[in-house]
Amino acid sequence: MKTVFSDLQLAHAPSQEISDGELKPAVEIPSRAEIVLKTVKERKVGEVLSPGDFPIRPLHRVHAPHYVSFLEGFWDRWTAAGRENEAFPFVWPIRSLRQDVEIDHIDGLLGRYSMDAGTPLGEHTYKAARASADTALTAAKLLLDGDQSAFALCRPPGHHAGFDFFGGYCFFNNAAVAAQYLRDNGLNRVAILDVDYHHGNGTQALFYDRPDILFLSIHADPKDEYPYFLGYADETGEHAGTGFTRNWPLPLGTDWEGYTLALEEACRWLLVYKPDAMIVSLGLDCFEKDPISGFKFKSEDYILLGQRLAKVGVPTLFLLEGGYAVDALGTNCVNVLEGFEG
Ligand code: OKP
Ligand code: ZN
Repeated sequence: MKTVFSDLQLAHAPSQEISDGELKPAVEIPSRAEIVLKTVKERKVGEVLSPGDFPIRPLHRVHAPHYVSFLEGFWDRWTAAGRENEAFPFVWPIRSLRQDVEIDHIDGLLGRYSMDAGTPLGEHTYKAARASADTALTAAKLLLDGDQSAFALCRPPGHHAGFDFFGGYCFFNNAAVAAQYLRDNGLNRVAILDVDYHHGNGTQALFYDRPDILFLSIHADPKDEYPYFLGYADETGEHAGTGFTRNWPLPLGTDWEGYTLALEEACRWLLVYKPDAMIVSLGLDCFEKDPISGFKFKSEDYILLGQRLAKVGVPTLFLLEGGYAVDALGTNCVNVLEGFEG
């Protein structure tokens, strides 16, 4: 299986994040990608390619052009306002505040275009996020050109990012961009299986009313975990997309055995849907030692996950999402890829 990776992705290097009422060291850091790349090479998963340069159009198929422009111009405006540190939003247009006024102030814009205060924006964030989306697109193109599987070593991750907002360490929704690209280039049905510990609210929302992109997600129950406001079992799609979203919220403490029931159900949906390709939003934060998560996967369980996904039997694009136990991240990730390849 080929891996796609760009070192431009390492330029997004947040130092701190806001969580649990504190400024803490950031967990979504460049070494995550570095250790995965190192392990891909050591364990000889396959060739490592650099992404091609894609035009802005595939991004605009998923994200609002004004949102993309906001991210692109952000650092210049931020520094012009006299700010020098990485940025955090702190005010949002919540219920009873106006959604209809045009916002010009940089702090207003940060709130307008974000979902949380835990996602720092820095000087190189846009460049890295673009490279991450290009990584996903290049891997998608490998599938279109006939590869049966590919690995997009994406960073920053994407599944929390929506049509016009960033959050959850995510800026562009790499999985959604890849899925739409596959649709725009001849595939009729695409499935996204999100196995990150956190619900992929951005991906779900982007395709909620569409039957051509199936969204399946297994994750920590949002009543106990981020993102809190989406990812419940009664969310199953709307309009033409009714029945084409499925969520399996699981309790804190879930181990591989508890997970497999949901995974089997998800695989059954995939069998019925018969996608032309499957995108796996591959978060590795169900791991027992993950510093921000509460599931109990062991490293060996990731081999079983890869093996199970291979049995679905469709062209598969693996795309890195979360996973913050850096020391084990390469092992866990390559375990999935090797398990898949058999
Ligand atoms: C991104 B991805 C923990 C705060 C967690 C946000 C988590 C984002 C996860 N106290 N903050 O889905 O791995
Ligand atoms: Zn996650």
